[in-house]
Parts: sequence; C-alpha cells; structure tokens
Amino acid sequence: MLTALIVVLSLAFVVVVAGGGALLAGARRRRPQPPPDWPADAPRTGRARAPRRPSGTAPPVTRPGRPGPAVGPGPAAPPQPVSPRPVEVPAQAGTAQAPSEVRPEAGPEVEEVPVAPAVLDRPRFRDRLGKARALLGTQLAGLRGRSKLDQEAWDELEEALVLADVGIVTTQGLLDELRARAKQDGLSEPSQLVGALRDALVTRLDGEIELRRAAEGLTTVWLFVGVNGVGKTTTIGKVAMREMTAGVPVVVAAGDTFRAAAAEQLELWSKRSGAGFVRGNEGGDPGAVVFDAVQHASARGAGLVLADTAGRLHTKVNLMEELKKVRRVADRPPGSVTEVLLVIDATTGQNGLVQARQFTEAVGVTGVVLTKLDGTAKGGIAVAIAGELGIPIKLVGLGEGPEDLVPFDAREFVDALLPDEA
Ligand SMILES: Nc1nc2c(ncn2[C@@H]2O[C@H](COP(=O)(O)OP(=O)(O)O)[C@@H](O)[C@H]2O)c(=O)[nH]1
Ligand SMILES: [Mg+2]
Repeated sequence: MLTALIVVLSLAFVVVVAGGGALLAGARRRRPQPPPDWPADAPRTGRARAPRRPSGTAPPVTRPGRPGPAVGPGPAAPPQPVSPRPVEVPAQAGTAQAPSEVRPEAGPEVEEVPVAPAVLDRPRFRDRLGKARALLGTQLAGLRGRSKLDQEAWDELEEALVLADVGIVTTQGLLDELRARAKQDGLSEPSQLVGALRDALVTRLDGEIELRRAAEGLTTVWLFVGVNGVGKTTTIGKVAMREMTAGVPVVVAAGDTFRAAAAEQLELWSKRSGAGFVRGNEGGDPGAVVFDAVQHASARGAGLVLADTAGRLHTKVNLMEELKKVRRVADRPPGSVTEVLLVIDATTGQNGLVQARQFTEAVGVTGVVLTKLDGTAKGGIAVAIAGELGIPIKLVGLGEGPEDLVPFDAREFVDALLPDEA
C-alpha cells in the first residue's frame, strides 16, 4: 500500500516538473515580434528592410563591466531631456544623468532583457487608401469597358488622372509616355493600357527614401518644414516614437515659437516617446531653440535632433528668412542638417505643389512627407510632387496614430491606388 502511494506521488511529481518545463519553453517561444521596418538605415532595394534590432526585446540595458553599444538606450531607458537656456523638462524625465547612461561606450555590460514590446503595427497602404482607390476605380471603369484603344479611351484616362490630382503637366507627360509605349508594344486593349500606367507610375514615384544621418561625431538634424496644419508636429512625434523604439536617442526641438500650443503639442509627443524636449519662449528665436537642442543632444550623445518649425509668420518672406536662418544655425558643428523634410497635406491637392516650390527655393528640401493620405480621394498628388519637382517622397502619413507614419513604397502605393481589376 505504502509502496503504491510512493509510486503514485513520484509519477505526479514527474508530470508537474515536465509540465512546468513545457510552459517555460512555451513562454520563451512567445517572445515579442521584431520591430516595424524603418528606412533610415535600411537598403532601398526590395521590400523587406532589415530591422535595427528586434524591438520585441528591450533596448540594451547597461551593466557595469563590459563594453556596450555606440547608441544609447531606447524607450526603456530613454535619453534624458536636455536643459538649454529656455527649456521645459518633461515630467517623466527626472534629474539629468551622466552622459555614460546615454552613450554607454566603454565599460558597461550589455544585456538583452525582455520587456513589454513597443511594437508599432505598420498599417498597409491598401487599407488606408480606400477613398483614393474608389475614385480612380470609378474613373477607370469607363476605360476598361471600352473595346479598343481609341481617342475616347485616351480621353477617359486623361480625365481620370486629372481628377485624381496628378496635375495637368504630369498627366500630359504620362500620356505621351503611354502613347509611345502603346505604339512600340502594340497595345490594343484598354486593360493593357492600365497595366502600362501602373509601371509608369511606379517608375515616377520610385526614389531614394533613406533618411540620411550625419557623419560620426556629429549630431544629425532633421528639419521639418511646411505650412500650418499639414502635420509637421504630429510627424515629428511619430518619427521620435519610431527612432526611440529602434534605440536611437532623440531630442525634439520646439522650433515653432509662433504659437505656444505648438510646443505643448510637441511636449506631449516627447512624453509618449521618452524623447528629450527643448523649447523656447513664445515669439522667441527658433534658431536659438534648435541650437540649444543640438548642443545638448551632442553633449549627451543623443544622435538625432528633430526640429519643428513654424508654418506661418506675419509674412511669407519672414517665414522663409527665418527657416533659412534655422537651417544655417542647425548646420553648425556639432549639428549637421542631413534632411529638410517638407510636410505636405495630401488633401490640399495641387496647392501642395505651389508650397513645395516655395520651400524648396528657400531651404533646399531633401524629401517630402505626404500626410493624410488616409483622408484624400486624390492620391495622385504624390505623382505630381515626385514627377514635377523631382523631390522623393520619403514618408507618408496614413492616419493620426504613432504607428501611422510609414516609409514610402512606390509599388505598394500604386497597387493600393489602382483598383485590382484595373
Ligand atoms: N488623418 C490624418 N491626420 C493627420 C495625419 N498627420 C497629421 N494629422 C492631423 O493633422 C492635424 C494637424 O497636425 P499638426 O501636426 O498640428 O500640423 P502642423 O501645424 O503642421 O504642425 C492634427 O489633427 C493631426 O492629428 C495623417 O497622416 N492622417
Ligand atoms: Mg505644429
């Protein structure tokens, strides 16, 4: 009897131990997923881009004793906000920390510690461009219904492109190209024409989307410019979120000193992301704010400053002069302006082109962030910008949330814009 009891108890013990082990193994398998793609350090070719580091794991946590990485901690231990002349310190910041905590170059041991993942789910173009696809779908339906490629078919295509906000000049250029292609390849069906349109659009939109970084030892500055309400501050917040998630210490500079609310809005985003935050007084010198942000980012080893700017001043000339000055100041070592990103609201249509010309003349735009694509039926503005100005679209806003800013992908965009049957 006693022997039987001992045997039963031993069996129960074995089952419990084996079950516990399986659970632990299961828990290990359920590690969080890798982070979203981000173009800054990824190759342009192909759709899959290498992630910086699995964001399902925590950013490196420093421990004394062994060498650490060149970049500072990410969201779990964000870089502390800097304290330049006019500054507001984020509530979560605490007191200033030694630079070694921002940039653990020598000494500390690095350990990957799993924490709650800060994964940003990347929205798909297809899911967010429904309005634009619906408009082009209706327009192209007429073209598809035709039996041959006659003048009326060409007229139908022209109307569809103009209505989608591709713009007269770009539309004419596209039609010329497609006529030549139709002749050369002997295209006779309207559906073949739409296929050729797909390719022509992708070719025009495909550009360099990488966000460039400064040389070793300098602090990268990305300047965000554009008229009021296009989404500059929101975009900076989203970029800060992405970069911090990827382990890059960020400082955001509230260079829109025209409205106090702009700095407060940016401060909220900095709190969400853990990025450092620098602001000035209302009506103060935005150049000084950006200068301070660079100085303090550099002193703490934070590699990236995202500078907000005003979208409206008393006159347009004032605004452009101010932006030129901000750029000059930000570009003084240790600062290095590697991107001037013009933010354009896709819902403003052709007006965006006019803005793009003005800003490009004043500050030399290096890339476009096209926001609110989720809210427009006229996605063709992207083609007009890329085609007429030759400025690559680098990022697009597909919504208001932190995850809704994605690297531009010409093929994915065009596939989302043109209905399947087209
Ligand atoms: N739907 C949508 N709204 C956006 C997007 N980007 C920005 N917004 C909204 O546009 C409004 C103006 O943005 P804001 O960043 O303040 O513009 P700024 O004046 O250029 O700084 C805010 O309500 C944002 O939430 C986007 O990609 N999609
Ligand atoms: Mg703003």
